[in-house]
Amino acid sequence: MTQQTHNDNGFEILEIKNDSASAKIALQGAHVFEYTRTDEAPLLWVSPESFYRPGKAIRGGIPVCWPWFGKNAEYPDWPQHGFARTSLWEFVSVEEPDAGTTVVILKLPEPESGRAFFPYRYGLTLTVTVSDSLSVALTTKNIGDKPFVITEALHTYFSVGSIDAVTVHGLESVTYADNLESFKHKSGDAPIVIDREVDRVYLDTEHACSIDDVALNRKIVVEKSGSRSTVVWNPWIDKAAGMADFSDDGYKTMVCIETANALEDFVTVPPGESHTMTQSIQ
Ligand code: TA6
Repeated sequence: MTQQTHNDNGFEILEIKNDSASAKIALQGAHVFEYTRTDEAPLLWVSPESFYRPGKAIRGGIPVCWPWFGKNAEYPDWPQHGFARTSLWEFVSVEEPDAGTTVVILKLPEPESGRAFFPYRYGLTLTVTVSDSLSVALTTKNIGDKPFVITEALHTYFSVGSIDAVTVHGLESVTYADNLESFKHKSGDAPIVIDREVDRVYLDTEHACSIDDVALNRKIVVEKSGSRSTVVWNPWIDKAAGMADFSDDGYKTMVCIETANALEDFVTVPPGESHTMTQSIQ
């Protein structure tokens, strides 16, 4: 079952429910902000202080960062993480191949505003498959006559029982750029423990990751394709307190594992070709 609702701010939301799970997707940003398997705790984290209003990305779920990740290298005062996550997407189709699977396709119309930031002809679609796993595929198509370069991320906020009992596996021995030290390159060597602010872009890796969440007695496995970067982020105490839409103690129950193509892992899309980045969560 899929139904379209909206909140008092007129925020359009798709609500999905099937035998396997329930999910919610905001049309702004094609933003998946809820995914809960039947009889289990939610897998995605959303801040209780999140704004659900036009022009501001929901704080949590899976923000779509596109056509750049982080600050725009040439124009640092342009919107952080691009314009896709604050633009209104269109609901294209929904299919239910079986009682436990719902596939929703959304597309980003070429907004006039976006043209100022990204003067190219593109098609951008997000395919969300809700079943006993959650799969999100972001496809960029170059429908113009000149190549363009993008960076991108499915900036996924995962819900954990208690951050001090979490370890992230799969990125051992992968080089990362540390955003806390001007993207200085370092090498990971052990499973990641989050006991301070962590803001790392792991580079040139296609590895799957897993989040071992002892408190909730579960392991979340994050697989990916079409992605060479994995971003790991937790704002910790000060940064969490500094964000109006991020609950002050929210850092204790979330970690971002972001399937991305960031920094030197940028993607060039030639005319007439397309590129798909997929994140699958189970
Ligand atoms: O993915 C990590 C990061 O780039 C952090 O540096 C922090 O800025 C985070 O994204 C959240 O960004 P936002 O613009 O959503 O507040």
